Amino acid sequence: ETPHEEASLRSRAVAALTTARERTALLTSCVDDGELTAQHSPLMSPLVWDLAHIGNQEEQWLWRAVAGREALRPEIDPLYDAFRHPRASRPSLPLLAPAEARAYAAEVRDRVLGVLDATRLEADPLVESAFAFGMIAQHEQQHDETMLITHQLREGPVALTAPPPPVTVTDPLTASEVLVPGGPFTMGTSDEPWALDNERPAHTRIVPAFFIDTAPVTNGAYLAFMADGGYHDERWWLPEGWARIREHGIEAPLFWRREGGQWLRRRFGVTEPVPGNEPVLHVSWYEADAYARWAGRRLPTEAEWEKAARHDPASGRSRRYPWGDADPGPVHANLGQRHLGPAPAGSYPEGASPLGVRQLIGDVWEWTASDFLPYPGFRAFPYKEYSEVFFGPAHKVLRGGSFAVDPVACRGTFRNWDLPVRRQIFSGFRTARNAEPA
Ligand code: AVJ
Ligand code: FE
Repeated sequence: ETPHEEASLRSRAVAALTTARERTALLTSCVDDGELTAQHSPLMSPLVWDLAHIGNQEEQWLWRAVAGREALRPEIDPLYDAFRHPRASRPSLPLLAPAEARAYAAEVRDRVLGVLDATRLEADPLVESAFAFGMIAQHEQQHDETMLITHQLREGPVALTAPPPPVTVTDPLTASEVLVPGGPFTMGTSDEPWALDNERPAHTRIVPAFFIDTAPVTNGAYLAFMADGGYHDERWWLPEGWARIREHGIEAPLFWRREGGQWLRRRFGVTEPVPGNEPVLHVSWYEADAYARWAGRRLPTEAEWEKAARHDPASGRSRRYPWGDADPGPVHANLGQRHLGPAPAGSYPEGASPLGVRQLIGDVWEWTASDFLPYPGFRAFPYKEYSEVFFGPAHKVLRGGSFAVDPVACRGTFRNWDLPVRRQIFSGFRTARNAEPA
């Protein structure tokens, strides 16, 4: 890199790390110490675990691996190793107390900013284009989303507030679905500097023509499935999904309850009637799959989702985002926890794809039909435990990011994954169908 390019990479890295830390600070200062160390759900870590884990990953990758320096707190590594202790067991570990965890993360950050200044950002793939710094900013933002999920599961007085998404549906949808023509497109990336290992490499996929929903499935549409007895009709469900909803008595998305003939939902401590025009949120892959079958449709495959989001039929090339190559701005998508929920379906016309598909980025993570698998030519980098150990049929891919994801951790190529039973995550979906061969 030229000195000028290096300087701009450094300032991008500082900005991404700083934005992440501001969000972490907010999520861990709006409740008291008792709430930071408490377990709000066996599905989640105590917030104070995420805080010190963020610092510990940063120490391991930027202080130790990049700078080659001696470990600051080697004795705490095992406590913050996600593979060693399941989330439910973390509250009983001898974790750093909130003040210690905060001081530790701050100390690591202080040293890391010095490392960034002193490191030539080339020659080694770990630091080329400031990759490791971008990776750690994304890691912290991923935990900021995880902590927001913990906040949503928490009971008690309201701790977080944000303005509702602006009204952007100035240009109403003219069609409920869009035809994506068949043929090849480029999936994944080899040149997005901070793309993670599972997004690589770029490769050609042939995707037959299909129709995809212009917007995510709404609460109103999902309520029609419920009213039609969807949760009590085995025809719509895969056997494991059917067993799961029967065993747990599931009859609605998570955080919904029925009162006096109407459905209410609780979000960040506030209970209100379910708004019909918002994308449905907090559904499992099994629920999304059952809804799609009831509607006579199916979930899009991961390749279909990415083609709808990135393929520009005019040029034949794949864009970074549906709207083009520009980084996400507030007119494009609901990202970054600016708002604490999704915008109405059909919002963000300026974020639409060339074919007019909206809200692919932001608002709700979208379940796809696909298992989480490596692309041809995948190489684990820089560690197998980020993606490789999760490849296989147990995890389904989610795409597009939610309102809770920062732009640094959201791209047209970004891949998320989870177990098909999960619903505490900010998950929704859209549906697709095959196009008749011409
Ligand atoms: C990519 C969101 C599935 O939270 O388990 C955080 C991200 N990996 N620390 C997760 C991650 C290691 C990961 N997901
Ligand atoms: Fe982590």
